[in-house]
Amino acid sequence: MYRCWSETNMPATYCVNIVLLACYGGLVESKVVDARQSPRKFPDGFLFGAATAAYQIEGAWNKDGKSESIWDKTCHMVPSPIADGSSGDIANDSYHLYKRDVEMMRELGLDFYRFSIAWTRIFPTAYADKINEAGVAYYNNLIDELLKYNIQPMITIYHWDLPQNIQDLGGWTNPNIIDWYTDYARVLFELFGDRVKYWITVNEPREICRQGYGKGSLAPLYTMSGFGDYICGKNLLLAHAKAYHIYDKEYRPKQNGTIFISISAARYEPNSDSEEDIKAAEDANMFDWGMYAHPIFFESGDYPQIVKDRIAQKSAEQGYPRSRLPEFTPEEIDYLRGTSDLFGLNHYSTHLTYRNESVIGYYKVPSYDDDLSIISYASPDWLTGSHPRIKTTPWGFYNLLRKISESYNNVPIFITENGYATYEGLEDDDRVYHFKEYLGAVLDAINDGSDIRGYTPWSLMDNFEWLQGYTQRFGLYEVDYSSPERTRTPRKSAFLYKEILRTKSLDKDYEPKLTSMTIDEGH
Ligand SMILES: *[C@@H]1O[C@H](CO)[C@@H](O)[C@H](O)[C@H]1NC(C)=O
Ligand SMILES: *[C@@H]1O[C@H](CO)[C@@H](O)[C@H](O)[C@H]1NC(C)=O
Ligand SMILES: CC(=O)N[C@H]1CO[C@H](CO)[C@@H](O)[C@@H]1O
Repeated sequence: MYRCWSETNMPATYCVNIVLLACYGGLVESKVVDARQSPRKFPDGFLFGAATAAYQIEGAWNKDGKSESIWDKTCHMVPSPIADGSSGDIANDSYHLYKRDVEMMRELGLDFYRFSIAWTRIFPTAYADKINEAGVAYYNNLIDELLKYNIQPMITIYHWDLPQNIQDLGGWTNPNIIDWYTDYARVLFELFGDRVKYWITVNEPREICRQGYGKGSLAPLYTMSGFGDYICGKNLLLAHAKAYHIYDKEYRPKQNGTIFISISAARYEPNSDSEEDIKAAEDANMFDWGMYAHPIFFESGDYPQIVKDRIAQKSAEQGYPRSRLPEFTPEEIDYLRGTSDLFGLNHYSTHLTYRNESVIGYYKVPSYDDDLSIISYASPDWLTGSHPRIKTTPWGFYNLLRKISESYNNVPIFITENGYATYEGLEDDDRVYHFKEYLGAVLDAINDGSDIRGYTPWSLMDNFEWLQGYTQRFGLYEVDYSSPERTRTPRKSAFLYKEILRTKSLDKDYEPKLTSMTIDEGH
Protein backbone atom coordinates (compact mmCIF):
# COMPACT_ATOMS: atom_id res chain seq x y z
CA MET A 1 0.00 0.00 0.00
CA TYR A 2 2.85 2.40 0.69
CA ARG A 3 5.35 0.92 -1.68
CA CYS A 4 4.52 3.01 -4.70
CA TRP A 5 6.37 5.93 -3.09
CA SER A 6 9.59 4.03 -3.06
CA GLU A 7 9.62 3.75 -6.84
CA THR A 8 11.48 6.97 -7.18
CA ASN A 9 12.32 6.38 -10.81
CA MET A 10 8.68 6.26 -11.70
CA PRO A 11 7.47 9.54 -13.22
CA ALA A 12 6.07 11.52 -10.33
CA THR A 13 2.70 12.22 -11.92
CA TYR A 14 2.03 8.54 -12.52
CA CYS A 15 2.91 7.67 -8.97
CA VAL A 16 0.73 10.45 -7.56
CA ASN A 17 -2.34 9.06 -9.24
CA ILE A 18 -1.76 5.59 -7.88
CA VAL A 19 -1.11 6.88 -4.44
CA LEU A 20 -4.13 9.11 -4.32
CA LEU A 21 -6.15 5.97 -4.80
CA ALA A 22 -4.01 3.57 -2.82
CA CYS A 23 -2.63 5.60 0.05
CA TYR A 24 -4.86 8.60 0.58
CA GLY A 25 -8.03 6.74 -0.29
CA GLY A 26 -8.21 4.40 2.68
CA LEU A 27 -7.22 6.74 5.45
CA VAL A 28 -8.68 10.13 4.78
CA GLU A 29 -11.67 10.74 2.63
CA SER A 30 -10.57 12.83 -0.30
CA LYS A 31 -11.30 13.73 -3.84
CA VAL A 32 -8.96 12.22 -6.37
CA VAL A 33 -7.03 15.14 -7.80
CA ASP A 34 -5.88 15.08 -11.37
CA ALA A 35 -2.20 15.37 -10.63
CA ARG A 36 -1.35 15.23 -14.32
CA GLN A 37 -2.59 18.78 -14.58
CA SER A 38 0.66 20.71 -14.68
CA PRO A 39 1.65 23.34 -13.80
CA ARG A 40 -0.66 23.75 -10.81
CA LYS A 41 -1.27 27.25 -9.43
CA PHE A 42 -0.95 28.25 -5.78
CA PRO A 43 -3.82 30.32 -4.37
CA ASP A 44 -3.55 34.12 -4.52
CA GLY A 45 -1.78 35.50 -1.49
CA PHE A 46 0.04 32.23 -0.71
CA LEU A 47 3.42 33.22 0.76
CA PHE A 48 6.82 31.65 0.10
CA GLY A 49 9.82 32.18 2.33
CA ALA A 50 12.83 30.41 3.76
CA ALA A 51 13.95 29.77 7.32
CA THR A 52 17.02 29.79 9.54
CA ALA A 53 17.74 30.04 13.28
CA ALA A 54 20.19 32.25 15.13
CA TYR A 55 22.50 29.65 16.63
CA GLN A 56 22.64 27.71 13.38
CA ILE A 57 23.92 30.58 11.22
CA GLU A 58 24.99 33.67 13.14
CA GLY A 59 28.33 32.69 14.65
CA ALA A 60 29.93 35.53 16.65
CA TRP A 61 29.00 33.54 19.74
CA ASN A 62 30.79 35.85 22.19
CA LYS A 63 31.03 39.08 20.18
CA ASP A 64 29.74 42.52 21.13
CA GLY A 65 28.24 41.65 24.49
CA LYS A 66 26.51 38.35 23.65
CA SER A 67 26.39 35.96 26.61
CA GLU A 68 26.47 32.17 26.81
CA SER A 69 23.51 30.04 25.69
CA ILE A 70 22.90 26.33 26.31
CA TRP A 71 24.18 25.62 22.80
CA ASP A 72 27.42 27.51 23.40
CA LYS A 73 27.84 25.48 26.57
CA THR A 74 26.98 22.17 24.91
CA CYS A 75 29.28 22.69 21.93
CA HIS A 76 32.18 23.62 24.19
CA MET A 77 31.94 20.46 26.30
CA VAL A 78 34.95 18.16 26.37
CA PRO A 79 34.61 15.61 24.92
CA SER A 80 32.25 17.16 22.39
CA PRO A 81 28.78 15.64 22.06
CA ILE A 82 28.59 16.99 18.47
CA ALA A 83 28.98 14.42 15.65
CA ASP A 84 31.90 16.19 13.97
CA GLY A 85 33.15 18.03 17.07
CA SER A 86 32.08 21.34 15.54
CA SER A 87 30.16 24.27 17.01
CA GLY A 88 28.17 27.31 15.97
CA ASP A 89 30.98 29.62 17.16
CA ILE A 90 31.42 30.97 13.63
CA ALA A 91 28.87 28.93 11.65
CA ASN A 92 28.02 30.89 8.51
CA ASP A 93 29.04 34.08 10.15
CA SER A 94 25.69 35.65 9.32
CA TYR A 95 26.33 38.10 12.13
CA HIS A 96 28.75 39.68 9.67
CA LEU A 97 27.41 38.39 6.35
CA TYR A 98 23.68 39.17 6.65
CA LYS A 99 23.77 41.38 3.57
CA ARG A 100 24.80 38.41 1.45
CA ASP A 101 21.96 36.44 3.09
CA VAL A 102 19.45 39.06 2.00
CA GLU A 103 20.96 39.03 -1.49
CA MET A 104 20.24 35.27 -1.71
CA MET A 105 16.65 35.96 -0.67
CA ARG A 106 16.37 38.50 -3.47
CA GLU A 107 17.79 35.99 -5.94
CA LEU A 108 15.09 33.52 -4.94
CA GLY A 109 12.36 36.17 -4.81
CA LEU A 110 11.19 35.40 -1.25
CA ASP A 111 8.07 37.01 0.20
CA PHE A 112 9.34 36.59 3.77
CA TYR A 113 12.35 35.45 5.77
CA ARG A 114 11.92 33.46 8.95
CA PHE A 115 14.84 33.88 11.36
CA SER A 116 15.26 33.79 15.12
CA ILE A 117 16.62 36.20 17.68
CA ALA A 118 19.31 35.12 20.11
CA TRP A 119 17.99 35.87 23.60
CA THR A 120 21.64 36.09 24.76
CA ARG A 121 22.39 38.81 22.20
CA ILE A 122 19.59 41.02 23.54
CA PHE A 123 19.90 40.34 27.31
CA PRO A 124 23.49 39.83 28.54
CA THR A 125 22.27 38.63 31.96
CA ALA A 126 19.31 36.69 30.50
CA TYR A 127 16.98 39.04 32.40
CA ALA A 128 15.40 42.36 31.46
CA ASP A 129 17.67 44.50 33.62
CA LYS A 130 19.97 45.46 30.76
CA ILE A 131 19.64 45.55 26.98
CA ASN A 132 22.67 44.96 24.75
CA GLU A 133 22.62 47.77 22.18
CA ALA A 134 24.98 45.99 19.75
CA GLY A 135 22.64 43.01 19.60
CA VAL A 136 19.65 45.27 18.98
CA ALA A 137 21.58 47.06 16.22
CA TYR A 138 22.34 43.77 14.46
CA TYR A 139 18.66 42.80 14.25
CA ASN A 140 17.62 46.34 13.32
CA ASN A 141 20.08 46.25 10.44
CA LEU A 142 18.83 42.87 9.27
CA ILE A 143 15.16 43.89 9.50
CA ASP A 144 15.80 47.15 7.66
CA GLU A 145 17.79 45.38 4.95
CA LEU A 146 14.88 42.95 4.43
CA LEU A 147 12.27 45.67 4.28
CA LYS A 148 14.35 47.67 1.83
CA TYR A 149 13.71 44.83 -0.63
CA ASN A 150 10.14 44.18 0.39
CA ILE A 151 10.89 40.90 2.19
CA GLN A 152 8.73 40.53 5.30
CA PRO A 153 10.60 39.60 8.46
CA MET A 154 9.09 36.66 10.39
CA ILE A 155 10.73 36.42 13.80
CA THR A 156 11.01 33.30 15.93
CA ILE A 157 11.31 34.61 19.48
CA TYR A 158 12.70 31.37 20.90
CA HIS A 159 14.57 28.85 18.74
CA TRP A 160 16.37 26.74 21.38
CA ASP A 161 19.30 28.93 22.49
CA LEU A 162 18.25 29.46 26.11
CA PRO A 163 20.54 31.63 28.24
CA GLN A 164 22.76 29.32 30.28
CA ASN A 165 21.95 31.35 33.42
CA ILE A 166 18.34 30.30 33.14
CA GLN A 167 19.31 26.70 32.44
CA ASP A 168 21.28 26.70 35.66
CA LEU A 169 17.95 27.37 37.40
CA GLY A 170 16.26 24.45 35.65
CA GLY A 171 15.43 26.08 32.30
CA TRP A 172 11.99 25.11 31.01
CA THR A 173 11.29 22.99 34.09
CA ASN A 174 11.28 26.11 36.30
CA PRO A 175 7.86 27.83 36.15
CA ASN A 176 9.54 31.22 36.65
CA ILE A 177 10.59 30.91 33.00
CA ILE A 178 7.06 32.02 32.06
CA ASP A 179 7.91 35.52 33.35
CA TRP A 180 11.53 35.52 32.15
CA TYR A 181 10.52 34.46 28.62
CA THR A 182 7.69 36.97 28.40
CA ASP A 183 9.91 39.83 29.66
CA TYR A 184 12.15 39.00 26.72
CA ALA A 185 9.25 38.69 24.24
CA ARG A 186 7.85 42.03 25.36
CA VAL A 187 11.17 43.77 24.70
CA LEU A 188 11.20 42.33 21.17
CA PHE A 189 7.66 43.58 20.47
CA GLU A 190 8.73 46.96 21.80
CA LEU A 191 11.97 47.14 19.82
CA PHE A 192 10.98 45.59 16.49
CA GLY A 193 7.18 45.40 16.37
CA ASP A 194 6.83 48.63 14.44
CA ARG A 195 8.32 46.79 11.44
CA VAL A 196 7.81 43.07 12.17
CA LYS A 197 4.31 41.73 11.48
CA TYR A 198 4.90 37.99 11.94
CA TRP A 199 5.88 36.59 15.34
CA ILE A 200 6.50 32.96 16.22
CA THR A 201 6.55 32.53 19.98
CA VAL A 202 8.36 29.20 20.21
CA ASN A 203 9.85 26.83 17.68
CA GLU A 204 9.00 23.14 18.22
CA PRO A 205 7.90 22.35 21.78
CA ARG A 206 8.38 18.65 21.04
CA GLU A 207 12.09 19.05 20.31
CA ILE A 208 12.70 21.44 23.19
CA CYS A 209 10.95 19.23 25.74
CA ARG A 210 11.16 15.67 24.51
CA GLN A 211 14.63 15.84 23.06
CA GLY A 212 16.07 18.43 25.46
CA TYR A 213 14.59 17.21 28.77
CA GLY A 214 13.53 13.64 27.96
CA LYS A 215 15.86 11.85 25.56
CA GLY A 216 18.90 14.08 25.96
CA SER A 217 19.33 14.36 22.19
CA LEU A 218 19.37 18.19 22.19
CA ALA A 219 20.69 20.77 24.67
CA PRO A 220 20.53 20.76 27.67
CA LEU A 221 20.92 16.97 27.16
CA TYR A 222 18.74 16.04 30.14
CA THR A 223 17.50 12.46 30.27
CA MET A 224 14.45 12.77 32.51
CA SER A 225 11.81 11.29 30.24
CA GLY A 226 8.43 10.79 31.82
CA PHE A 227 8.97 13.85 34.04
CA GLY A 228 11.20 16.51 32.51
CA ASP A 229 9.57 16.43 29.08
CA TYR A 230 6.05 16.86 30.56
CA ILE A 231 6.98 19.62 33.03
CA CYS A 232 8.80 21.47 30.25
CA GLY A 233 5.76 21.15 28.00
CA LYS A 234 3.40 22.68 30.53
CA ASN A 235 5.65 25.68 31.30
CA LEU A 236 6.42 26.22 27.64
CA LEU A 237 2.76 26.29 26.62
CA LEU A 238 1.92 28.72 29.41
CA ALA A 239 4.87 30.94 28.44
CA HIS A 240 3.69 30.91 24.83
CA ALA A 241 0.14 31.80 25.88
CA LYS A 242 1.31 34.66 28.06
CA ALA A 243 3.35 36.13 25.18
CA TYR A 244 0.29 35.79 22.96
CA HIS A 245 -1.94 37.61 25.46
CA ILE A 246 0.62 40.40 25.93
CA TYR A 247 0.89 40.91 22.18
CA ASP A 248 -2.84 40.62 21.64
CA LYS A 249 -3.80 43.16 24.31
CA GLU A 250 -0.92 45.61 24.34
CA TYR A 251 0.78 45.51 20.94
CA ARG A 252 -1.63 44.22 18.35
CA PRO A 253 -3.88 47.31 18.53
CA LYS A 254 -0.98 49.52 17.41
CA GLN A 255 1.22 47.02 15.53
CA ASN A 256 -1.44 44.92 13.78
CA GLY A 257 0.68 41.76 13.43
CA THR A 258 0.12 38.02 13.52
CA ILE A 259 1.42 35.82 16.34
CA PHE A 260 1.53 32.04 16.48
CA ILE A 261 3.46 28.96 17.60
CA SER A 262 5.36 26.49 15.37
CA ILE A 263 4.67 22.88 16.27
CA SER A 264 6.74 20.04 14.87
CA ALA A 265 4.53 17.17 13.89
CA ALA A 266 5.47 13.82 12.48
CA ARG A 267 2.85 11.66 10.82
CA TYR A 268 2.19 8.25 12.35
CA GLU A 269 0.48 5.82 10.02
CA PRO A 270 -0.82 2.38 10.99
CA ASN A 271 1.43 -0.52 10.02
CA SER A 272 -1.62 -2.46 8.83
CA ASP A 273 -5.35 -1.85 8.68
CA SER A 274 -5.92 -3.74 11.93
CA GLU A 275 -7.82 -1.86 14.63
CA GLU A 276 -4.86 -2.15 17.02
CA ASP A 277 -2.49 -0.52 14.55
CA ILE A 278 -4.94 2.26 13.69
CA LYS A 279 -5.36 2.98 17.42
CA ALA A 280 -1.58 2.89 17.96
CA ALA A 281 -1.03 5.42 15.17
CA GLU A 282 -3.75 7.71 16.47
CA ASP A 283 -2.30 7.59 20.01
CA ALA A 284 1.16 8.32 18.62
CA ASN A 285 -0.13 11.38 16.76
CA MET A 286 -1.74 12.65 19.97
CA PHE A 287 1.41 12.11 22.03
CA ASP A 288 3.76 13.45 19.37
CA TRP A 289 2.03 16.75 18.60
CA GLY A 290 -1.54 16.65 19.92
CA MET A 291 -0.01 17.15 23.37
CA TYR A 292 1.11 20.64 22.31
CA ALA A 293 -1.60 21.46 19.78
CA HIS A 294 -4.80 20.42 21.60
CA PRO A 295 -4.41 22.88 24.51
CA ILE A 296 -4.21 25.72 21.97
CA PHE A 297 -6.32 24.64 19.02
CA PHE A 298 -8.83 22.03 20.19
CA GLU A 299 -12.38 23.30 20.81
CA SER A 300 -12.37 22.41 24.50
CA GLY A 301 -8.62 22.87 24.97
CA ASP A 302 -6.54 20.77 27.40
CA TYR A 303 -4.28 17.80 26.64
CA PRO A 304 -5.77 15.03 24.47
CA GLN A 305 -7.80 12.67 26.69
CA ILE A 306 -5.76 9.64 25.59
CA VAL A 307 -2.54 11.35 26.70
CA LYS A 308 -3.99 12.19 30.13
CA ASP A 309 -5.46 8.71 30.53
CA ARG A 310 -2.40 6.70 29.52
CA ILE A 311 0.05 8.70 31.63
CA ALA A 312 -2.28 8.68 34.67
CA GLN A 313 -2.83 4.94 34.37
CA LYS A 314 0.87 4.13 33.95
CA SER A 315 1.76 6.44 36.84
CA ALA A 316 -0.77 4.70 39.10
CA GLU A 317 0.50 1.25 38.10
CA GLN A 318 4.03 2.40 38.87
CA GLY A 319 3.03 3.53 42.36
CA TYR A 320 3.16 7.30 41.91
CA PRO A 321 0.62 9.19 44.02
CA ARG A 322 -0.39 11.34 41.06
CA SER A 323 0.03 11.47 37.28
CA ARG A 324 3.55 12.33 36.11
CA LEU A 325 1.84 14.64 33.60
CA PRO A 326 1.22 17.91 35.43
CA GLU A 327 -2.29 18.76 34.32
CA PHE A 328 -3.74 22.19 33.62
CA THR A 329 -6.21 23.88 35.96
CA PRO A 330 -9.54 24.96 34.40
CA GLU A 331 -8.24 28.57 34.45
CA GLU A 332 -5.10 27.53 32.59
CA ILE A 333 -7.14 25.61 30.04
CA ASP A 334 -9.11 28.79 29.29
CA TYR A 335 -5.97 30.91 29.29
CA LEU A 336 -4.33 28.66 26.66
CA ARG A 337 -7.23 27.98 24.34
CA GLY A 338 -7.18 30.01 21.12
CA THR A 339 -3.75 31.57 21.67
CA SER A 340 -2.39 31.25 18.13
CA ASP A 341 -3.51 33.09 15.01
CA LEU A 342 -2.19 30.34 12.76
CA PHE A 343 -1.08 26.72 13.13
CA GLY A 344 2.66 26.99 12.44
CA LEU A 345 3.65 23.56 11.19
CA ASN A 346 7.13 22.06 10.93
CA HIS A 347 7.10 18.66 9.29
CA TYR A 348 9.81 16.23 8.26
CA SER A 349 8.85 12.59 8.60
CA THR A 350 6.28 9.79 8.55
CA HIS A 351 6.49 6.57 10.56
CA LEU A 352 4.65 3.26 10.46
CA THR A 353 3.20 2.31 13.81
CA TYR A 354 2.07 -0.79 15.70
CA ARG A 355 1.45 -1.88 19.28
CA ASN A 356 1.62 -5.56 20.20
CA GLU A 357 3.33 -7.73 22.82
CA SER A 358 6.75 -6.89 21.43
CA VAL A 359 6.43 -3.42 23.02
CA ILE A 360 6.33 -4.84 26.58
CA GLY A 361 9.66 -4.20 28.29
CA TYR A 362 11.04 -2.49 25.19
CA TYR A 363 11.37 0.97 26.73
CA LYS A 364 12.82 2.34 29.93
CA VAL A 365 10.26 2.77 32.78
CA PRO A 366 9.04 5.40 33.38
CA SER A 367 9.41 7.33 30.15
CA TYR A 368 7.43 9.05 27.44
CA ASP A 369 8.07 6.05 25.18
CA ASP A 370 6.75 3.64 27.78
CA ASP A 371 3.72 5.84 28.44
CA LEU A 372 2.87 5.76 24.74
CA SER A 373 4.03 2.16 24.20
CA ILE A 374 4.13 1.89 20.45
CA ILE A 375 6.79 0.83 18.00
CA SER A 376 7.37 3.00 14.97
CA TYR A 377 9.72 2.72 12.06
CA ALA A 378 10.38 4.17 8.64
CA SER A 379 10.18 1.79 5.74
CA PRO A 380 13.64 1.13 4.31
CA ASP A 381 12.04 1.46 0.88
CA TRP A 382 11.36 5.18 1.30
CA LEU A 383 13.76 7.61 -0.29
CA THR A 384 16.25 8.97 2.22
CA GLY A 385 19.18 11.38 2.07
CA SER A 386 21.90 11.83 4.66
CA HIS A 387 19.57 12.16 7.66
CA PRO A 388 18.35 8.66 8.53
CA ARG A 389 14.98 9.80 9.91
CA ILE A 390 14.02 12.13 7.08
CA LYS A 391 12.41 10.30 4.19
CA THR A 392 10.37 11.48 1.27
CA THR A 393 6.77 10.46 2.05
CA PRO A 394 4.50 13.23 0.74
CA TRP A 395 1.35 11.15 1.26
CA GLY A 396 2.08 11.28 5.01
CA PHE A 397 2.35 15.07 4.80
CA TYR A 398 -0.97 15.23 2.96
CA ASN A 399 -2.65 13.08 5.62
CA LEU A 400 -1.17 15.21 8.39
CA LEU A 401 -2.38 18.47 6.82
CA ARG A 402 -5.88 17.08 6.42
CA LYS A 403 -5.88 15.72 9.97
CA ILE A 404 -4.92 19.14 11.40
CA SER A 405 -7.62 20.86 9.34
CA GLU A 406 -10.24 18.35 10.43
CA SER A 407 -9.23 18.28 14.11
CA TYR A 408 -9.06 22.03 14.60
CA ASN A 409 -12.00 23.52 12.76
CA ASN A 410 -10.04 24.23 9.58
CA VAL A 411 -7.47 26.40 11.37
CA PRO A 412 -5.28 28.40 8.95
CA ILE A 413 -2.00 26.50 8.60
CA PHE A 414 1.34 28.12 7.89
CA ILE A 415 4.10 25.65 7.02
CA THR A 416 7.08 27.12 8.86
CA GLU A 417 9.54 24.30 8.08
CA ASN A 418 9.84 21.41 5.68
CA GLY A 419 13.00 20.06 4.14
CA TYR A 420 15.39 17.30 3.32
CA ALA A 421 19.01 16.57 4.24
CA THR A 422 21.66 15.65 1.68
CA TYR A 423 25.40 15.32 1.54
CA GLU A 424 27.58 18.11 0.18
CA GLY A 425 27.19 18.94 -3.51
CA LEU A 426 25.16 21.22 -5.73
CA GLU A 427 23.36 18.50 -7.72
CA ASP A 428 20.68 17.86 -5.10
CA ASP A 429 18.18 15.99 -7.28
CA ASP A 430 16.72 14.25 -4.21
CA ARG A 431 15.87 17.61 -2.66
CA VAL A 432 14.37 18.82 -5.95
CA TYR A 433 12.18 15.71 -5.97
CA HIS A 434 11.32 16.25 -2.30
CA PHE A 435 10.15 19.84 -2.80
CA LYS A 436 8.10 18.97 -5.88
CA GLU A 437 6.35 16.12 -4.08
CA TYR A 438 5.75 17.99 -0.80
CA LEU A 439 4.45 21.09 -2.54
CA GLY A 440 2.24 18.76 -4.57
CA ALA A 441 0.86 17.38 -1.28
CA VAL A 442 0.23 20.96 -0.11
CA LEU A 443 -1.75 21.67 -3.27
CA ASP A 444 -3.70 18.43 -2.84
CA ALA A 445 -4.60 19.38 0.74
CA ILE A 446 -5.67 22.88 -0.34
CA ASN A 447 -7.75 21.31 -3.08
CA ASP A 448 -9.47 19.15 -0.47
CA GLY A 449 -10.32 22.12 1.75
CA SER A 450 -7.30 22.86 3.95
CA ASP A 451 -6.60 26.54 4.55
CA ILE A 452 -2.83 26.71 3.98
CA ARG A 453 -1.31 30.18 3.86
CA GLY A 454 2.41 29.74 3.26
CA TYR A 455 5.42 27.49 2.86
CA THR A 456 8.93 27.72 4.28
CA PRO A 457 11.75 25.42 3.21
CA TRP A 458 14.27 24.47 5.83
CA SER A 459 16.70 25.95 5.08
CA LEU A 460 17.86 28.98 3.16
CA MET A 461 21.44 27.70 3.44
CA ASP A 462 23.39 24.86 5.03
CA ASN A 463 23.79 25.39 8.73
CA PHE A 464 24.87 23.92 12.04
CA GLU A 465 22.52 20.99 12.57
CA TRP A 466 22.71 20.75 16.37
CA LEU A 467 24.22 17.46 17.57
CA GLN A 468 24.84 16.47 13.93
CA GLY A 469 27.14 19.47 13.45
CA TYR A 470 27.80 20.24 9.78
CA THR A 471 27.27 16.65 8.61
CA GLN A 472 23.67 17.29 7.52
CA ARG A 473 23.11 19.70 4.65
CA PHE A 474 19.64 21.21 4.44
CA GLY A 475 20.30 24.30 2.34
CA LEU A 476 18.94 25.64 -0.90
CA TYR A 477 22.37 27.25 -0.89
CA GLU A 478 25.51 25.29 -0.11
CA VAL A 479 27.93 26.89 2.33
CA ASP A 480 31.65 26.30 1.96
CA TYR A 481 32.82 26.05 5.56
CA SER A 482 36.46 25.91 4.52
CA SER A 483 36.43 29.35 2.90
CA PRO A 484 36.92 32.38 5.11
CA GLU A 485 34.06 34.09 3.29
CA ARG A 486 31.75 31.13 4.00
CA THR A 487 30.89 31.23 0.29
CA ARG A 488 27.23 30.48 -0.45
CA THR A 489 26.41 28.79 -3.78
CA PRO A 490 22.92 27.93 -5.06
CA ARG A 491 22.03 24.27 -5.47
CA LYS A 492 19.66 22.92 -8.13
CA SER A 493 16.84 23.11 -5.57
CA ALA A 494 17.40 26.89 -5.31
CA PHE A 495 16.72 27.20 -9.03
CA LEU A 496 13.59 25.07 -8.68
CA TYR A 497 12.34 27.20 -5.79
CA LYS A 498 13.03 30.40 -7.71
CA GLU A 499 10.96 29.11 -10.62
CA ILE A 500 8.08 28.15 -8.31
CA LEU A 501 8.14 31.64 -6.78
CA ARG A 502 8.38 33.33 -10.17
CA THR A 503 5.37 31.47 -11.56
CA LYS A 504 3.48 30.94 -8.25
CA SER A 505 2.89 27.45 -9.55
CA LEU A 506 4.31 23.94 -9.41
CA ASP A 507 5.42 22.33 -12.64
CA LYS A 508 6.50 18.79 -11.88
CA ASP A 509 8.20 18.50 -15.24
CA TYR A 510 10.41 21.52 -14.66
CA GLU A 511 14.04 20.39 -14.41
CA PRO A 512 16.21 23.05 -12.77
CA LYS A 513 19.73 23.56 -14.06
CA LEU A 514 22.80 24.96 -12.37
CA THR A 515 23.40 28.29 -14.06
CA SER A 516 24.33 31.67 -12.72
CA MET A 517 21.93 33.13 -10.19
CA THR A 518 20.67 36.63 -10.74
CA ILE A 519 18.34 39.03 -9.01
CA ASP A 520 15.21 39.62 -11.08
CA GLU A 521 13.71 43.04 -11.56
CA GLY A 522 11.55 44.13 -8.65
CA HIS A 523 13.56 42.22 -6.03
C1 LIG B 1 -4.03 45.19 9.64
O1 LIG B 1 -3.50 44.17 8.80
C2 LIG B 1 -4.41 43.61 7.91
C3 LIG B 1 -3.70 42.52 7.14
O2 LIG B 1 -3.03 41.66 8.01
C4 LIG B 1 -4.95 44.67 6.99
O3 LIG B 1 -5.92 44.09 6.16
C5 LIG B 1 -5.54 45.80 7.81
O4 LIG B 1 -5.92 46.85 6.97
C6 LIG B 1 -4.56 46.33 8.83
N1 LIG B 1 -5.19 47.31 9.70
C7 LIG B 1 -4.56 48.41 10.11
C8 LIG B 1 -5.36 49.27 11.05
O5 LIG B 1 -3.47 48.71 9.75
C1 LIG C 1 4.41 -7.33 16.42
O1 LIG C 1 4.12 -6.77 15.13
C2 LIG C 1 5.24 -6.69 14.27
C3 LIG C 1 4.82 -5.93 13.02
O2 LIG C 1 3.66 -6.45 12.48
C4 LIG C 1 5.74 -8.09 13.99
O3 LIG C 1 6.87 -8.02 13.13
C5 LIG C 1 6.12 -8.77 15.30
O4 LIG C 1 6.51 -10.09 15.04
C6 LIG C 1 4.97 -8.73 16.28
N1 LIG C 1 5.45 -9.22 17.55
C7 LIG C 1 4.71 -9.98 18.35
C8 LIG C 1 5.37 -10.44 19.62
O5 LIG C 1 3.57 -10.29 18.08
C1 LIG D 1 33.00 39.36 6.76
C2 LIG D 1 33.56 38.54 7.87
O1 LIG D 1 33.50 38.91 9.02
N1 LIG D 1 34.09 37.40 7.52
C3 LIG D 1 34.65 36.49 8.47
C4 LIG D 1 34.05 35.13 8.25
O2 LIG D 1 34.65 34.16 9.04
C5 LIG D 1 36.02 34.03 8.83
C6 LIG D 1 36.55 32.86 9.58
O3 LIG D 1 35.63 32.30 10.36
C7 LIG D 1 36.75 35.33 9.18
O4 LIG D 1 38.13 35.20 8.93
C8 LIG D 1 36.16 36.43 8.32
O5 LIG D 1 36.72 37.67 8.67
